[in-house]
Amino acid sequence: MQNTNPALPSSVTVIGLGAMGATLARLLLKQGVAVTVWNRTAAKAEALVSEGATFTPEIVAAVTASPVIVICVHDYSATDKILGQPEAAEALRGRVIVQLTTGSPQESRAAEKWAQSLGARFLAGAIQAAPSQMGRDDTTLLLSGPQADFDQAAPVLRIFGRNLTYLGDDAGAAATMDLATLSYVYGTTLGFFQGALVIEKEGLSVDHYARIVAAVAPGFGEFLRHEGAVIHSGDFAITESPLSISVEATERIAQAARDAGIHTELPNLAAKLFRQAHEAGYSNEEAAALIKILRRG
Ligand code: FVH
Repeated sequence: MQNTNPALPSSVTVIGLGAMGATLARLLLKQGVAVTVWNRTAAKAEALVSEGATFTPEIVAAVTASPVIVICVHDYSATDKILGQPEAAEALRGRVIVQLTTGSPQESRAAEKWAQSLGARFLAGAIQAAPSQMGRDDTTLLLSGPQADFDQAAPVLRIFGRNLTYLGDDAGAAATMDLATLSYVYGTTLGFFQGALVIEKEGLSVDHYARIVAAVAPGFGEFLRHEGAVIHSGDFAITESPLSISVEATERIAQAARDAGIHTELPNLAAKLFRQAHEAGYSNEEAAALIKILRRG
């Protein structure tokens, strides 16, 4: 398919052909974008070449092939090993680097300064989806850096996912938001696995439990949006869920884990934090008041 969108660059280079990088290159190819790919292990480029990508083993050739360089590798250290070579760094001048590798806010800000010292532009990103979820209306990408660079890269980014969230000039903002969303993801993932223990112990179906969780997830998201608004406002008057309910619920879950002889660290931690909130006098406030305990560090 020929690229007919004038807003798209003449070509895009994708550096990194792991599970995510290969997906990004494939999405561009499907939109008719001319794609040059580079990967440390050349064999991973073979399938994409058969789908129309151009592969080069020379990183300088890969960088000079396109005005927009999308990089998606294991971490920023890998990025440095790839682009940090003097000849590669020199080739970046005048190009836009779209960094979709996971990193820390500090790494993103340092990378932006490095790119600017080379005369290149830098957009820091964080993908909030798995490879199989890319390219959809609800696929979320977080971006931060100069608005003009975001605007220029947006047509390419929209091919990766159409729920683009621009977080402003601070190059570290996307990584910060990524750390926060991953804190949520791993907290709920731990809770999900703890729930699977409960299900296994009682001989029920974990697959059925997982489908129930998937069905309640959207509503849970609405609840969290409300709790976030409560925290943002600073007004912890009860509006949805009194903290006292969570004090009793988490104690009940922890006691049930002890009675069942299953792993108790997570339930005990939850019960302990809500008990501390009760003892601090927050039981007659909204559940989100727990953050006042967490803020104590
Ligand atoms: N996969 C996912 O579900 C998540 C979704 C959210 C975003 N992440 C981040 O995306 C980055 C890449 O993740 P990935 O899943 O594509 O990772 P791998 O499949 O392990 O591929 C890693 C690529 O990185 C290359 N690489 C690693 N170390 C080096 C190095 N020292 N020098 C050059 N390249 C390196 C590796 O090359 P090779 O092993 O094929 O030669 C792959 O291309 C990541 O930040 C996720 O957090 C994915």
